[in-house]
Amino acid sequence: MTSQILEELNERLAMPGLTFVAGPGDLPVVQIENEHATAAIALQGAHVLSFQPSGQGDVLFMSRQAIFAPGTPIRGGIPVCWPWFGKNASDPSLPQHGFVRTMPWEVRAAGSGEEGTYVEMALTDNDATRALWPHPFELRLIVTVGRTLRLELVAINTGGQAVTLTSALHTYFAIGDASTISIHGLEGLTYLDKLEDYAQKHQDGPITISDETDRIYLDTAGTCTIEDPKLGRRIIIAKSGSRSTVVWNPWKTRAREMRDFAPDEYQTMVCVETTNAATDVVTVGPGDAHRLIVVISAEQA
Ligand code: TA6
Repeated sequence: MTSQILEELNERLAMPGLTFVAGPGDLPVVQIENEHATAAIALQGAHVLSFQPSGQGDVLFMSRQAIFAPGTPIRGGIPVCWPWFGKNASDPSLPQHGFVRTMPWEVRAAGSGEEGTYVEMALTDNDATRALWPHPFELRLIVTVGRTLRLELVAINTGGQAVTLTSALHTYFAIGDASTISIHGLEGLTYLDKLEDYAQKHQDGPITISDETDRIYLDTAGTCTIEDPKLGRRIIIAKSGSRSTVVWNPWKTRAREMRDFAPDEYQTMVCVETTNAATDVVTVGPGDAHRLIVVISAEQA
């Protein structure tokens, strides 16, 4: 099955530096390689698995215990959470973080432009999505790999009624040591602490991590940076279409509870997520679109 899918995709869209291959667990993967970077994107979930700028280590974290199987979320990279972030507000029995991260997406286009090599994937409503969320939609994710990694998630309301959405580009970053990094750009802002029943708190200075952290920062339109002294690297996260940012590290105890995450891996990852979460709910009118964009780059000291 996978080999048939790959053959069709390669015939239609392969070009120098962009091919479709069988990835881990035999999942179809887009492999991109150009003068600036290499990247891999699973078609399940339009999930970016890796982004490695030339001469650097991977900017994205992927758990060595990640499960690659049809219908299972992948622990690491950039899961696309949509049309809701976290638990579904009206029915907590629905899948956490929506349903598009575990569904197969189609590939619409691939090519290269000024910013790098791109691939456009799409998912439209079908029986499986309507069983979970009764709205017509078209969702596109355009991933561009160059000096930067750019993701543009376009949510089009193809129905006749306005819909409300929350979402996330739930990015797992690879870091040297969680207890020595600092995250800048959210100083002075209010956040909701998920670990204390969404208590509202104030962020003084840059974020440092020394325990389980699960926060939704509010009114965050600006750029964030992760300063990583151990790897001698700065990761820069610019965005648009988002006014909230989630910062997550499971730390020791939670790490041990996750079967697809190794017990020591909390030390080498942090999620800084470009979101529409909490009060940052998006309403998309009939025929309208919402664009959620993140541009990630890394500077080596
Ligand atoms: O974004 C943070 C978060 O919502 C956490 O609460 C944590 O559960 C994490 O996402 C991972 O969720 P997942 O469903 O992928 O295990």
